[in-house]
Amino acid sequence: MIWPAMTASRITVLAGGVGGARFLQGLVDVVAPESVTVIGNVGDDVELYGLHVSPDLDTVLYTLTGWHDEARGWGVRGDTARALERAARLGAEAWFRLGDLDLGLHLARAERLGRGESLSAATAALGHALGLRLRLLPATDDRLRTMLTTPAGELDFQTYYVRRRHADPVSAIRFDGAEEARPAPGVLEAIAEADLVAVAPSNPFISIAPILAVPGMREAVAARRERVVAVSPIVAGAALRGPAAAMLRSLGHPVSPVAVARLLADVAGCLVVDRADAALAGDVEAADVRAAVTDTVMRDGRARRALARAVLTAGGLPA
Ligand code: FO1
Repeated sequence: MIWPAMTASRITVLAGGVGGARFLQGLVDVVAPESVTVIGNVGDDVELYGLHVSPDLDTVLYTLTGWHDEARGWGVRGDTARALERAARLGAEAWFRLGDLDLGLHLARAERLGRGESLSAATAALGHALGLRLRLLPATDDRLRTMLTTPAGELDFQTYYVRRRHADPVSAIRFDGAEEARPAPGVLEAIAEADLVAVAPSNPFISIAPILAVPGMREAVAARRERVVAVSPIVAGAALRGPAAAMLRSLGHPVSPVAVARLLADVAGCLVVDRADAALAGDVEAADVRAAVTDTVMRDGRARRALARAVLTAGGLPA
């Protein structure tokens, strides 16, 4: 008897920076990396010194190729900052800590963008050169920037996040350029053809919403809702990282996976919540989102693999 060839399930992941990258580390340990497509956030992108810096794409790139700084989550392990220190001594602004090796990546990207390559083509080339095995796509090749309204005025993302240490209460968020942006090549197909679409445990306002803000994206993910499994970045009334809890509060939501379920209810059929929030599963389901309860804190490789398996199971795939 001839058995049909086993085809690997195709998995598409919507991901922000550090939380997204850690989730992906677990995922590529339990499925073939070549079966994974990542749609990355570009709302955090920033032009510095004439260079295009794409922090969330780069965090995925470095983490999945082993160059990352595990403690910080972003940048290159062991990097130095001699170029930036020299720039600062020469009067340049230096609040965004670009390391020397990291700068090398930005120079290589700038060269490609400067000769007319798209961000997705440049990302693919940099990924290939670093040995990235999964497919990493920016949500869009067009300019899309997250802007936050605070008492200090409307701030671009990195001014809010790094320069002002996400200390300002946020009362509104918009995605500049979103209306004119188009999904990058391959993005809509990766959503339509996936056996599972996972939404990584990333901030719903500043990591996932900018991806869904690209025209056509929210509809494309909603059309696959029964195959979409999101992971709550909120555990036991707090965010695992960054300003998600403060943002939920200042934007008038409870700091709870229930708020995450409500925010994603049109696109995600299932939300994975932590055991610490098991008692909230009923409230998640009242938002018309199936709840799956497991350990979600990605403290080490074992925990990351277990979370990836739980997401596969919640999406009906073999784990
Ligand atoms: N985050 C910081 O908190 N301070 C920094 O100086 C900083 C520099 C930096 C350089 C390159 C890079 O790819 C990321 C960097 N990040 C820094 C992280 C980044 O701003 C945020 O983690 C993301 O944009 C939020 O997901």
